Amino acid sequence: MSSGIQFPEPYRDISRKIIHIDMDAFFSSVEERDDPRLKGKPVIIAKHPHQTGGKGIVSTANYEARKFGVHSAMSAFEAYERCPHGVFVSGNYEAYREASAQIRNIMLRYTDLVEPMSIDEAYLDVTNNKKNIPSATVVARMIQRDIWKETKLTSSAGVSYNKFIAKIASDQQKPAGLTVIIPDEAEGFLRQLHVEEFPGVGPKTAQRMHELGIYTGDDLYQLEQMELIRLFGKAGMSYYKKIRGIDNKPIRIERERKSVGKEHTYFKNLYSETEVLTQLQRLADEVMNALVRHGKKGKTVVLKVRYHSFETITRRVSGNRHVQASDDIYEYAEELWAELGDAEKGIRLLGITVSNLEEAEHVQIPLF
Ligand code: TTP
Ligand code: MG
Repeated sequence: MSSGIQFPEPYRDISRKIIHIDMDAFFSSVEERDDPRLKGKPVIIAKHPHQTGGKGIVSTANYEARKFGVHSAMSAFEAYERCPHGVFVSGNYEAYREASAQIRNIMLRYTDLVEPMSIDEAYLDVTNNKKNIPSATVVARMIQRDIWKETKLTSSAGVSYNKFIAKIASDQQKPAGLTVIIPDEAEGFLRQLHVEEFPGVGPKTAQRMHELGIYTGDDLYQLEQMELIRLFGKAGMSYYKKIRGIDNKPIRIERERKSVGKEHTYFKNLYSETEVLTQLQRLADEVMNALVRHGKKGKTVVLKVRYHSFETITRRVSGNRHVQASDDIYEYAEELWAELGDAEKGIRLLGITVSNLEEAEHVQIPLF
């Protein structure tokens, strides 16, 4: 149904050459490189659940272990159930940091426009690169080759005219893949994807879309702008543009993360102390996981509580040393909860953030 309201068609900038590089099974590839005994075995980066009493989260798993359904952010216990013969390795964070820095330096030889997204992934704008190479595909191949030569690690690259498409492209042919999407192919490429392959569409949004009968990019493409905004608010506007291959966001060199946090809204309010503490433990695990992923460390823990009444409170506490493990985060969060929490009022949302961040350069952070 036409709404009658007209929007100007958004502008599609196709003048840039963007590369997205993402390392393949990064933490486990570093481990396999450094310990040949791991070759050919399923490798899971997490402390063995027998050591931790079942706690802990998987940072990543190599492709062998993924065949058994093991993946990042899964509990180590579940990973063990799915792949009991897997080799559990509690990560060597310093080695990952070092490889990440090496990779960043390789990229900087080609362009200063490098935007790191996490410890193993970055966008590069190579429209005008330091080597004066006109083809972004050639640049991508050279960077992948340099990374291999200098770190003995494989990476996958996506090449296109914007960040959004380059990111999806880098995921298409892992490991050691290179996927190029030229402007003429972009719309066709995006329309045949499943919505869950779109960066920014998490499991919840994907489910919501499925309920609305939206399964593929093409289903999304058929919806009018007004309709998408009605269904998804501000994000709807972004879907409208993205499915048409429009994403004009520039590479941001100074992407300094100020904090890493997670929050959950509960479908049913929490009313018991035990439930709250269980959820805080889970959030602490997730936040620690995210800190590791971004190569960051921090000293301040912030707890956010939203009550049934929508009253929202945040409180922070700072230690004099960096949080080292999810238990440290949990302890701070529990302390804050004891001060300000009142489960009887009904908890709608809980969130934990770690701020006051620095690069986790010289510290060994145990991975749970
Ligand atoms: P990813 O690039 O998401 O995963 P990956 O490199 O292991 O595998 P892929 O080949 O699919 O890219 O994340 C990079 C690293 O960040 C990963 O090796 C471990 C860490 N990480 C976590 O610690 N927790 C997480 O939840 C995720 C997703 C990653
Ligand atoms: Mg990766």
